[in-house]
Amino acid sequence: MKSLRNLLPFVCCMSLISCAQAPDSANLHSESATIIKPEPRTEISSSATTTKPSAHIISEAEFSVCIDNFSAQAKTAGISNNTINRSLRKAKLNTKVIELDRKQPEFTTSFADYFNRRVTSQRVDQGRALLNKHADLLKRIEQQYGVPAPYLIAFWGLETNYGSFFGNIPVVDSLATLACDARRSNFFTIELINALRILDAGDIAPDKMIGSWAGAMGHVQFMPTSFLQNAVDFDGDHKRDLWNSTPDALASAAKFLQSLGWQPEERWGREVKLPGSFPFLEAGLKNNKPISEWVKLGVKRADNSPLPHANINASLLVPSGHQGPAFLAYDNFNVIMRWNRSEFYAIAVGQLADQIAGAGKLVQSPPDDAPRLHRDQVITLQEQLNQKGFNTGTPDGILGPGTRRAIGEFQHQQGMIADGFPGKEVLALLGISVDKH
Ligand SMILES: [Ca+2]
Repeated sequence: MKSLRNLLPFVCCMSLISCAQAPDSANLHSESATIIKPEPRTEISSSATTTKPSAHIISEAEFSVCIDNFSAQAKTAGISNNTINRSLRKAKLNTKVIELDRKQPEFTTSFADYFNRRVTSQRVDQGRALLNKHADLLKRIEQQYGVPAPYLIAFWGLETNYGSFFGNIPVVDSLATLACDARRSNFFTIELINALRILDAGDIAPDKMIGSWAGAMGHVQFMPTSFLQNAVDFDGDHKRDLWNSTPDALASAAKFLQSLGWQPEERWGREVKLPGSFPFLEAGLKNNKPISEWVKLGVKRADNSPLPHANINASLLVPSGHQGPAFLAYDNFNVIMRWNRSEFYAIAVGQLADQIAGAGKLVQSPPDDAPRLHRDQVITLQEQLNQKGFNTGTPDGILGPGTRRAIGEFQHQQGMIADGFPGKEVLALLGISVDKH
């Protein structure tokens, strides 16, 4: 979830469309004119999930005692009696929320599956229409916070499909339930108290404060702490209304991105083309180096033209292996990941923003026949690699950067293309059979 926690005016929009075709002029899509971010939804998130058979789910009686304790704590924190009595003391235990919090993805999700479900033609078209509709507003927001319009529209599209689903659980219910549950009590206690502060401030009526099962709220799905730190009243009605006010929601997203370190003159990154002999062990977010170094390794723009001369650093990502698209990720990519710690998410934001601004689809489509691995198979993969001396850390069933790095090193030892991608050949060598699902 986002502790985690999105135009240009029409004229500007038109210039964006042209700049998307010549993307390194000094504006939104330039690498650098002046030289110039649930818990993380991981790449493994998937439709199929399993619930850990752990732990006790609290009873109504235990919840009641817990609410008494939080009421005292809220009072100490300066929350008004009115808010405590009207909302916290009326909180309802929602065991479904606890079940959702404990569910773990059963199967890995491929980049192709993730990306193709989120960056759709319909979403791009709708984003372009909203870019136009809210052009004046978005221009003012960019002037104030330095975040170009297409990115704000892209976040909005990915978070709630432009406001079409906010979640429908009373936030105080979900946060009180999660704060009373032992698993992540400390985190959610802070979010609960901050939700009460929002109610105390009068930004939203208690019965209108709805959100996701984890307490993320409104058009851009802010958690209460992010709300308190970043929500702004941009339409001037003296309320920070992220549910009903598009100006408030988009300006708040921009302020949040600014606070996370958004670089106004830089792109997010870009799709690139790699030479046939590319040393894939250089890939990965942690390997950050100047664009000039990538040029020396033969990296070009996706259309095969040279990369620009820009004095900024970048990492190279191949989220579906050497047969899929490659991306250079710039500083703003890391900002997006502070909003949602997922490389897939950050690529989707960047690509959606580019396409909303007028760019075309990916030049290299991700292959859609990637093996779909069960969590247990990922654990076996990790154990096998650890046994062979390729450190994946403690096996956790998640195909994160450390595991991909270990796969790459194993591939290198085997004389294979070391792209860190668990393709069929790697799986066969490690004795993992992949069934068709
Ligand atoms: Ca407002």
